[in-house]
Amino acid sequence: MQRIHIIDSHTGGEPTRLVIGGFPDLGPGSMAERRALLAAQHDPWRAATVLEPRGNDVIVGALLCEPVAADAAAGVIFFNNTGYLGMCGHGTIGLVVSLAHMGRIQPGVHKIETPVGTVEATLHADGSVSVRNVPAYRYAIQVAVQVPGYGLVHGDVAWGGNWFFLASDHGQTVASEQLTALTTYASALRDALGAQGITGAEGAEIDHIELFGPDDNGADSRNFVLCPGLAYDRSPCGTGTSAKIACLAADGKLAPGETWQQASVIGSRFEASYIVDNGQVIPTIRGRAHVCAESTLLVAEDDPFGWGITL
Ligand code: PYC
Repeated sequence: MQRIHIIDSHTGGEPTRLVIGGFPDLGPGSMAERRALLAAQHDPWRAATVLEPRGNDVIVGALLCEPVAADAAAGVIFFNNTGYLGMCGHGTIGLVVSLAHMGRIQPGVHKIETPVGTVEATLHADGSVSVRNVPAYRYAIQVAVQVPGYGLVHGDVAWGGNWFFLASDHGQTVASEQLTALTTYASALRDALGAQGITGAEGAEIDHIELFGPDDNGADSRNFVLCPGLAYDRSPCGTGTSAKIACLAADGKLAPGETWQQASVIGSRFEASYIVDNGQVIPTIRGRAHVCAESTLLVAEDDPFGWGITL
């Protein structure tokens, strides 16, 4: 019997399953090296943790790791139903709140190592968390994409710790009553990007799609974010909001230090801003997470779906 020790939290409705023990030892390498090792040699542990019957398509897993740098509070590798992420904004907020719940950190600033760089998380006295992300940038502006069955759409390609296509003239209503239509459209758009060879830098797959619309509760914008696979982000997506901030900065629509309120399709919110450091846009995302379970996952030898339903 294998045992995986976890703490579940959600950030604006988006779940994070923090693995605090039980995974194979990944050695002392960087988070990028450990992620590569996990993917190449131990992927069933990801599947057992986030796939059915114990998980679902929405859960983002976060493997807690010993950091490399002595001054870092933790290292983390994020994963989901389809594979591995670079950074994860909602997941970092969930990680910080879970570490506080475990008594491992106090309010203050904490460095967290991820596969795409070190981020700086601040646990505030009121329990909210801000994450100073890796540099974000717009890679391509107003790219035209022909979406079969829908027509032409334009959007920016941007990096916020993962790759995003941020669609503008999509014609969809970004509202919780439209989740099926939004998912079907965003999925067709992502397929069209692949078919038309539209990628991030160095041919990187654009695996997140972001649709924007107005928010009727006073936020600057409401988004629908399709994650890799077919699950949508219940939170406003920390890396997606970072990508948005990079595009707003590039368009001169948001000044350094100005605040951007990003609502999710279910109404949860992140507050975002940025600074410019050495010519790079460094976004900060602030939100809240809540711990909702402490548990041990059991993988029994005779369980036919013990390592997840991988159909
Ligand atoms: O908050 O960055 C994020 C995120 C990525 C995928 C799901 N959430």
